[in-house]
Amino acid sequence: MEEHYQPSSCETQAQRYWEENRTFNAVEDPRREKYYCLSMFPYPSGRLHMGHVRNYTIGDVISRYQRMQGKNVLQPMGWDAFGLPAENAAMKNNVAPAQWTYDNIDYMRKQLKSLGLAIDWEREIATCKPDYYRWEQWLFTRLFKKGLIYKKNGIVNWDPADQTVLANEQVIDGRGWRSGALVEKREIPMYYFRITSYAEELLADLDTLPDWPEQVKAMQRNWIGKSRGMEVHFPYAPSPQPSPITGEGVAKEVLKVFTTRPDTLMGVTYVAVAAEHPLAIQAAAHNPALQAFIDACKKGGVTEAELATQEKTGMATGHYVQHPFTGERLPVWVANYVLMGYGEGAVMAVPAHDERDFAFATQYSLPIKAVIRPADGVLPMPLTAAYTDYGLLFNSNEFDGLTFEHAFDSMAAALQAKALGQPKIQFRLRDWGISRQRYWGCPIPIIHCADCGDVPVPDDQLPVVLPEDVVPDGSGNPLAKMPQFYETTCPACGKPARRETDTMDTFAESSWYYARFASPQATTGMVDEKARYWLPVDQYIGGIEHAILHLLYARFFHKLMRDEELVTGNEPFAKLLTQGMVLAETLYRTHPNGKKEYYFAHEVTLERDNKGRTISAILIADGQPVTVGGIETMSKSKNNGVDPQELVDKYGADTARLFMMFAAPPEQSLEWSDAGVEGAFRFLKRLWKRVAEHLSHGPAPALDDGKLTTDQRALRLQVHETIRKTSDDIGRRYTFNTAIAATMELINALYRFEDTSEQGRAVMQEALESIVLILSPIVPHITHALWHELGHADAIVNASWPQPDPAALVKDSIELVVQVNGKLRGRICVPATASRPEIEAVALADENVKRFVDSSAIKKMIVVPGKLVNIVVAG
Ligand code: ANZ
Ligand code: ZN
Repeated sequence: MEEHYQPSSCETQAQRYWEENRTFNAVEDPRREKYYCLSMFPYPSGRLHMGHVRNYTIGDVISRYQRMQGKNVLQPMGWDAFGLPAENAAMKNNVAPAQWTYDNIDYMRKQLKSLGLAIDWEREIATCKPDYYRWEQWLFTRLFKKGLIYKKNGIVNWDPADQTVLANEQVIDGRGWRSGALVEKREIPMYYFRITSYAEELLADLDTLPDWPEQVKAMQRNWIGKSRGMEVHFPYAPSPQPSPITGEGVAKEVLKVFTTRPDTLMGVTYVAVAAEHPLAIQAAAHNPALQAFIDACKKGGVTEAELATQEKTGMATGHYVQHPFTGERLPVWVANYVLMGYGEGAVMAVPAHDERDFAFATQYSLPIKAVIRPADGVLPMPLTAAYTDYGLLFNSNEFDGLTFEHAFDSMAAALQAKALGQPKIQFRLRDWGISRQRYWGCPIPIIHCADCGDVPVPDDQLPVVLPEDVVPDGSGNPLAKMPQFYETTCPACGKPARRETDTMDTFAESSWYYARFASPQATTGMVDEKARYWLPVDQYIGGIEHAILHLLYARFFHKLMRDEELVTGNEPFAKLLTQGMVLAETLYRTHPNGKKEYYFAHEVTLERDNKGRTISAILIADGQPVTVGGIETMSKSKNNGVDPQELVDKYGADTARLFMMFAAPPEQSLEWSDAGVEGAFRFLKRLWKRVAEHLSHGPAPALDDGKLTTDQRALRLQVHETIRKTSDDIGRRYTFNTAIAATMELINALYRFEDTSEQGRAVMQEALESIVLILSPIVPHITHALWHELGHADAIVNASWPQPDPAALVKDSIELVVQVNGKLRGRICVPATASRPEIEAVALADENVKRFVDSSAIKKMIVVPGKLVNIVVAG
C-alpha cells in the first residue's frame, strides 16, 4: 500500500472502475425496491459553482447510502439548456447559442464527472435537443385541444429602439438594458397554461407532502392564495354613448367586485376600479384628464410589492353605481391600488375598515362610514385609522348585531335573492403565460391559418425543430425574420400559413425532466411504462430559490401528465430538501465616491487568528490594507466565489466533498473556509495513514468476541455506537456533519489504541472497515482504495451499509443519575452487573450527593435499574 494518500490516483482509479463496470446504470427491476434521487439539473452556464458542488454532493451521499441499503437507485443528470444567457453570450461572442450551450455542457460534464458522482450518465438529457422538446410540443397540442392552453392578450416590455420584447430582468430602471431606450408596455397575443384550473388541487395536495419543508409549502400556499369571499354586483344604468353613466334611470348593467369582507357592505362609500378596467377606459374616452391619469398608472410598476409601497392616487370617473341593498349612489373612482389581474379588477371601498381605502378616502375627502365595532365595546370616533378586525355589525339595518360568519351568510342570501352576488372562492394564482418572443427556446407548435385560425401541429409533423445555426443580434426574434422557418402550410386546409415564432418559457422544460429521466430514450411518448417504476422522485434536492415557481410548475405538469394517463400518483416529489447557500468572506475598499471595489482572496495577504478567522488583509499590489467585509453569498459581483475546479485540482474531489458535508447541515448556509478545507484534507490523510499503519502488521485474524480485553471491548463499543449513530444521522436526519464528527472521534480513538496483539488487530480491522464503509458515500474514492487495501476483492460500492452488533453494544458499565428528593444531584458509573446494595453504596459515596444527604435522615432509596437512584430524605 502507498504510504501516503494520493488523491488524484485514487480518484482516477475509482472513477475508471465505475465507468468500466457501468456501476451506476439503473435498470428497472420490479423485485427490488427503487430509490429515485434527483438533484435539480444545472443551467449550462459554463462552469460549475460551489452551489452546484454542494447540491450534487448532498444528492450523491443520499444516493450512495440508499444503494448500500440494497435499494435499486436512480440518480440521473441533465441540462436545463434553453434560456436567455445563451442568447446574450451569442451576441457578445458571435457564436450560435446552440454551439455555446453544447460546449458548456461538454465542459461541465467533465467537471461533474471529476466529482465522482454516482450518476447514470446513459440517461443524460439536454432540454434543447429535439428528441426532448418534441414531447413538450406534443403535450402542448393535447392541452391546446383540451382548452388547458388558450390564447389571450398579455402585456410585455417593449424596447422601441431594439424593436424587441424584453424579459423583466432586461429592464433596468425602466430602460432597455442594451439600448437604454425607455421601455413601453405592449399588449400582444400570448398562450397561457390554465394552471388556475388546478389551483384547488395544487393547494390541497400540499397536505399530502409531509416530507416537504413547511416553509416551502407555506410559500406555495401563499402564492396560490385562496380567499373565500363574495362577488357583489353594483347596478348602474347603461348610458347610450357618448353621455356619461349617471347611475340614475334603469340599472341594467352591473359592476362586479370581489370582497373578502361582505360584512362591511353597508359601509361602502365609493367603488374603485383598476386603470385597465373597461369602465375606466369607457369613462376616459371623453375625459382627457382621466386618460392622462390612466396612462400615468400604466407606467408605474405592476408587481404587488411596487403597488403596496407606491403612493395611492386616483381620479373620479364622474360615473356612479348603486348600492345593491340601499340603492344609494356611489361614485366610481380609478385608483392605482386596484389590480386588474385580481378578482374583478374592482373593489367596493370601505374606508372605515380597510387601510388602503382609509388612506385614499382621507386623501380625497371621501366619506368614511363605520359599520363594524369590537364585540366588547365601541369604536373611538372619529376614526383615526381603519378598524380592520372582525367584530359585530352596526349601522347596517337588518344586519345589525351579526358576527362576521352570520353576516357572511345573511348577505349571501340577501344578494342571491336579488341576483346581485354570491359567495366566491378567489385565487391569487394567475394563468401561466408561456409565450416568449425569443429564439433560444422550444418552438410553440401552432400554425396560424387565415381560414382555420390557430391549428396545433399534427403529431406526424412534430417536432417543430429549432434551427441551431442562428446568431441573434438583439433586435427582435430572429425566427420572425426567417421565412424558411415560419412559412408553412395549414395542416387543416393546406393553404399557405404562418408558423408561430414565439418559443416557450423555459420553465416548461424543467417542469417534466424528472419524468423523462425514467425513460430518456422513449420514442413513443413523453415517458413510457418505466415511469411507473421510478416515479415519484423519492428525494428531490435543490435551492430554495425554486421553492415557488419551479416546484409549482412541476407539480402542475405532473397532474397534467397524470390526466393524460402518462404517469400515476398525484405528486412528482415525495421528499424535498432545500440546501442552504454557500457563503464566503468579502474583501473590498470603498472609494471616495462610495463605490465598493471587491478583491479576490488571491489578491490579498490575509492574517488569521488561531481559529482561522481573518483579522486583517493587505492588498498585494500596493501593500495597503483592505476591508474584511461580511460573509456573503458567493457571487461574481463580489469576487468572493471559490472555483470548485481549483479545489478539486489541488486537493481532490473527496476533500471538496468532505468539506462541504462537514461544514454545515445541508439546509443551513455554509461558510467557506480555507482552514476547513485543509482540515478535511488532513483528516483523509490521517485515515489513510492509520490504515497503512494497521496493515504494516500483516493481515488481521478473525475477531473472537469471547476473548477480548476490556480496552478491546471498549473500542468495539465505540465502533458500533458510531455505526448506530451515523446510520441515523445519514439515513434519517441528513445531518452528515455530525456523522463525520463521530467518525473523526473514532479515528482519534484508533490513534490512541496501540494494541497490536492478534485480537487487537482484529478489533482494529473491524473498526477501520466500519469507518471506511460509513464514509464511503461521502468520500467514495479514498474509501474505494482503502477497502481493497483492507483485503476486499469486491468494490466497496457493492458493499452493504454496516449494521451495529447488539453484542458489542452491551455496556460493561452504565451511568445512572442520582436524585435527592427528586432533584438531580449527581451521576454515577457502576458495573452493568452491580447489585442493588452496590449501586446504593456508590450513590451515597458521590461527593455531590453527600452534600445533600445526611445519612441519618434517609427514609428510603429507590433504584430504577439502568436509569436512576432516588434518595428520599426527611426534612
Ligand atoms: C371590501 C373590503 C372591506 C375589503 C374591508 C377588505 C376589507 P384577498 O384577501 O387578497 O383576497 N380587492 C379585491 N380585488 C382587488 C383588486 N383587484 N385589487 C386590489 N384589491 C382588491 O383580498 C381581498 C380584498 O382585497 C377584497 O376585500 C378587496 O377589498 C380587495 F374592510 O373588499 B375588500
Ligand atoms: Zn387552414
